Amino acid sequence: MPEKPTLASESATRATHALALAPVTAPASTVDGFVREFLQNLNFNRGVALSTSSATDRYFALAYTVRDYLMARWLEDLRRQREVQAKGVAYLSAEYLLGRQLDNNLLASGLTDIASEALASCGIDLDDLRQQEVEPGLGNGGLGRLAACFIDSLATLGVPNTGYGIRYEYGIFRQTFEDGQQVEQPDSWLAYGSPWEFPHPEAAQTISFGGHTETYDDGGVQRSRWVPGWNVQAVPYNYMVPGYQNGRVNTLRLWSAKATNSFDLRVFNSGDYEEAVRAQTFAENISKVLYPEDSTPQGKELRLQQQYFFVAASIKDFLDVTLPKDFDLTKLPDRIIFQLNDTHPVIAVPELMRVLVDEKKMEWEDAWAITQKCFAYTCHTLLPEALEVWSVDLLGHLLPRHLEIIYRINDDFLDAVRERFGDDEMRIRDMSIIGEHPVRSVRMAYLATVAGAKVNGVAELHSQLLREKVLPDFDEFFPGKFTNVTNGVTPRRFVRLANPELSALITDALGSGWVTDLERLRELETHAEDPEFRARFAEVKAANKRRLSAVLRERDGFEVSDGHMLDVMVKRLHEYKRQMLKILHVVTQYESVISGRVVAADLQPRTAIFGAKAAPGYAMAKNIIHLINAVGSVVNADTRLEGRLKVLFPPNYNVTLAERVIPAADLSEQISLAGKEASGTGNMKFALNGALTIGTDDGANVEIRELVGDENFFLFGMSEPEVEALWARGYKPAEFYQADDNLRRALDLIASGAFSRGDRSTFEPIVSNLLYDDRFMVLADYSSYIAEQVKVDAAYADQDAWNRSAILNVARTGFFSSDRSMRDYIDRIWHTPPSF
Ligand code: 26W
Repeated sequence: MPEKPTLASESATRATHALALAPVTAPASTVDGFVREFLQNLNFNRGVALSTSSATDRYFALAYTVRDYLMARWLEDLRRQREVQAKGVAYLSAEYLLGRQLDNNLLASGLTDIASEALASCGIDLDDLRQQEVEPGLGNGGLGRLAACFIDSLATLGVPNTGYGIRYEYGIFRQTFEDGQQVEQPDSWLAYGSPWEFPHPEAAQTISFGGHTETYDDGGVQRSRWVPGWNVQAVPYNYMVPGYQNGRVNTLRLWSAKATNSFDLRVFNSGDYEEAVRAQTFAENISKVLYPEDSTPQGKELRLQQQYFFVAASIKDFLDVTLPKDFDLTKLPDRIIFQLNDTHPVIAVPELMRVLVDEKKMEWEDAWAITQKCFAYTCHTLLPEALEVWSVDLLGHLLPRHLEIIYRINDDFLDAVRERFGDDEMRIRDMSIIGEHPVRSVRMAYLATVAGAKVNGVAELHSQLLREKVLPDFDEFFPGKFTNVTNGVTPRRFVRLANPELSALITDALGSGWVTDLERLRELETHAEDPEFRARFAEVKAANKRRLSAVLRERDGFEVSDGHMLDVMVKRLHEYKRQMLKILHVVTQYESVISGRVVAADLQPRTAIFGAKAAPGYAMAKNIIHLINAVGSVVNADTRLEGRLKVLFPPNYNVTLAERVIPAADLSEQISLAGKEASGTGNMKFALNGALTIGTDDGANVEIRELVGDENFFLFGMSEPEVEALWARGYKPAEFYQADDNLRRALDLIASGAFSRGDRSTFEPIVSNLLYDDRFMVLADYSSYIAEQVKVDAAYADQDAWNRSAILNVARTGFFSSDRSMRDYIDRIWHTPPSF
């Protein structure tokens, strides 16, 4: 049993020294104070002198110093949370795409200028140390980044929150291109260790797997118990989550797997060295690597082990460590809400039931009543293939007691359904948590919906489609359970830090309150009418383009051409996101010039910038990446374009690159097939940084367009109902190919091998898929897209009008702050007002 911190550990009660009794205080927030702390860490923590220190030493010493300034707040916050026992949020997420920490922690502690001056006085450039930081890529894309934005906002709002997740030893793979094709490299982000984590092996939890269940007589009461087959240790690593200059620091607790008895000396001495450490490697595999899929579950047992591992450790940690010893568990819903970030942590539901019924010996009905109030579920997708299902064989093998509990939950649920709807076997079959086809499986989204107090989608349209199309029976059966909370992004990282020039312009006009009250941006509307302000805005965008150009030159040897519209599409590579539509636009423009039908000089100079990782097992996505790079190398080298059309595809798109690309963008590509993108969050980041959006009415694009105004948004393509109607009529993509000359020429050029050294087979899978399948209707939306891009070119020619529209985009998208999202979760789902 891990060491349980008491309110005042014994030693504290015996302390006499004034310092030991004094509250923890932060070092002096002065340049001298910072220099002293920095050198202290460099010399005594890193064990080097300034003169012999490496850049890594100096970076770590800086990180330790910033930590020291935040530590007092963190410890005080933990003490207050233990004292006040206010209701908090436990955010359960298999992914956190945190990005670099240094700048955010400097900003949150208000130390950026002091640190910069202090380091300069030691002959050190803060920017050099920034480059040393490896970003923790513990997520795939939208879902992981959203979790990171949310915990930032909860700390800034002063809501007690612990983020729980997995400390993957290897995060999302590093992407390189070889001959234009994606190659995955392991992400050894911990090679030098991380200065931002606090390991607590003494607080490790024992997590069990496998084995069998048995029933036994417990003083006349029949009870069940789990007899596990093997177990591992879950070691917690704590990370600070500082609020923005509000003295608050919440905790992100990521679990790392370690073998219970890491080394079997007896076996070792018998000479079987392999066997002696097998348990260790086996155990540590659990938190070894992030699964790089972001929409198609592979159903691998290790993935389920990961999910149960961090969920069980988190629930044990909260019940046995955070809660006071004698806490009355019937009051649990007044003390905590476990938010399920998609279905990945939903095994938490049967785990809490197991603990309450089997270990705390609670009556099933009482335990279920508590459990239903303690969980809420956020769904982040609309793709049926992204909804996780686990075969009962696999789940029963790994977690036999949990399967029994799920069966019981399902039986009680179906009884209630029969109660309500009578013996409608088809409905029973459709609503059962246990699906029979193709194999008997647990439908995790159904379990989450039955158990959750609330179920929400992540944008208005998404939540509507969830209720009407994905889970209609459940919406009917659980009136009031379904709600919506539109996503948001943290303005600290994605405006204040990523775009310091725009931030200065806004603060100059409005004061600095907008950083924690983003709706204040609305006051910029009047400034949009001021030509002088527009000119300064234009200078800010130009400066951000120059900065991006310097970054891409140094990072990838790319040149960003002056005077080009930067047309940016950065997100995971997935067919529903339709990077194919963007590359077809480029090919259409290219073909129009090389065929002589358009004069290059008439083209609006434009650079299409792509950023996208494909799941390693997703062949079509990897082929599309190859095509984008192939088109890019041909177009960029073709002098007939006179340099007026460029394609850049910097590899390894991640949070750090996003922070450079987004502020420099003119045009934001949000072109998914309507009804497929749950929300999108990149779309929000672009609008807040003064890019105009070309997009479909999908996900949060709808809400962006409603807020910025139709005249400040380039809408194209079918709406979701139109997509459904075309599908119902029977969609024949080849008809669109036949009917549209531009489309035919563009597809024929790709098919001809023009971008693959004459080899027609290279991209044939893409072309034939579009002509005979085209599940995401690229061909159907092509002509509308191309027509809207012509309007974009025309609009961009009037830079002053464009800048006015861009400023209005900034002014009217304050709604998309993750602070607002958190306030919505608090009002509609959590009821955890900021405390103390
Ligand atoms: C098990 C495989 C797997 C892994 C991740 C399936 C599904 C996921 C995520 C739910 C995919 C994801 O990141 N979804 C994105 O979530 C964002 C945050 O809500 C939304 O803005 C995006 O629209 C949605 O695609």
